Amino acid sequence: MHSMKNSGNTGKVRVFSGAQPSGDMHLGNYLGAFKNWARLQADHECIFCVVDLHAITLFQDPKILASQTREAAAAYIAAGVDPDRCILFNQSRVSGHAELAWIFNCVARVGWLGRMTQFKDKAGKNREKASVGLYIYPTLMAADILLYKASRVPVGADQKQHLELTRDIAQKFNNDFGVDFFPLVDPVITGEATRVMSLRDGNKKMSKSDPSEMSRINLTDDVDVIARKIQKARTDSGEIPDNVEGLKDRPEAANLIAIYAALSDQTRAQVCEDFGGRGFSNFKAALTELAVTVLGPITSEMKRLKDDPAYMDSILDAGAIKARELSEPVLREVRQIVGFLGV
Ligand code: AQP
Repeated sequence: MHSMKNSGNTGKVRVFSGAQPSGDMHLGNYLGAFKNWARLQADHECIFCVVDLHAITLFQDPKILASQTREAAAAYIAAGVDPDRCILFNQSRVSGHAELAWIFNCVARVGWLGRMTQFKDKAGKNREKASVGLYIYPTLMAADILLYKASRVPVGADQKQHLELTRDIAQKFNNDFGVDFFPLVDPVITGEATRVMSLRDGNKKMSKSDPSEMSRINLTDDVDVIARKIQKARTDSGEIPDNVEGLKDRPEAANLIAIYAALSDQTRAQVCEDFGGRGFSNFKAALTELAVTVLGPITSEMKRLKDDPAYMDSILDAGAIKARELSEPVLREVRQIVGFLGV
């Protein structure tokens, strides 16, 4: 019987997550993902990956991909991920991700992928010209997680649909082959800012690929840049409401309150209570001070790590070795289940 147990030798539940080294990491990545990753380390077996195979679904300049990959890993560490307590590596180093993704391409259905809103958003009107990789991105994501039989996946709210697809793939694989092999993953989408929005448009996600630098706070931004971006953040003409209901249909106000709440580990209700009735200029000054206090140490740690590429490479080398060790037995069993010769 192929077992679904996924806690390795540690007895802890296994967690997997990653981010694409496709540009500067930003506040959305921090609040939606990295901050929760750091929290989960205490009582989970954690695997955190810089997903460079995902990054190339949109063209990446080969001259900078390696440094962006190191920088992404530096952002994880600066945000609190401890390479001594978890496995940290870059995806392309473990070829099992691509191999399992191929098998999942043959399990997933075209119709399932056609419903993915991230593909529609990223391909836009240029659907016919989008890479095939961008279309099948979610099957690679399913492989990333299931290659380690991880069952908890901390992500921002934008990844919920991809995780539902991961469950569908796991379930269909188990049904098709008559096994109880892959676990059904649980998304971990927590915090007060699971979907941080653009500072320029409260209806658009804060994103690395937004052409406007003013739309996001990068984890590499210095104090002056953070202050300028918050000061120029779009707001409406109202005041801060004294309860969360007052944020309804006010996407920009709701976004800034959620960011404040998440950065200060309070609820949005508490923030509304504290700032209710005040104007945005007053609130923005407080938000700037808070953002600088929380992000300042992250920025300086990232800079320190960025200046030490040899150290970053040693972390990623060691992580890749451990990731391969964990993934190989799973992959061997998958090959057997599928019926490949020569396993
Ligand atoms: N705006 C966001 N709010 C909350 N969480 C977010 N995440 C990304 N943006 C936000 C979470 O960060 C993790 C890593 O994301 P990713 O880099 O793999 O890809 P993405 O979601 O496509 O991020 P971007 O910034 O929008 O990148 P581009 O512009 O390159 O597509 C994920 O857990 C994600 O949920």
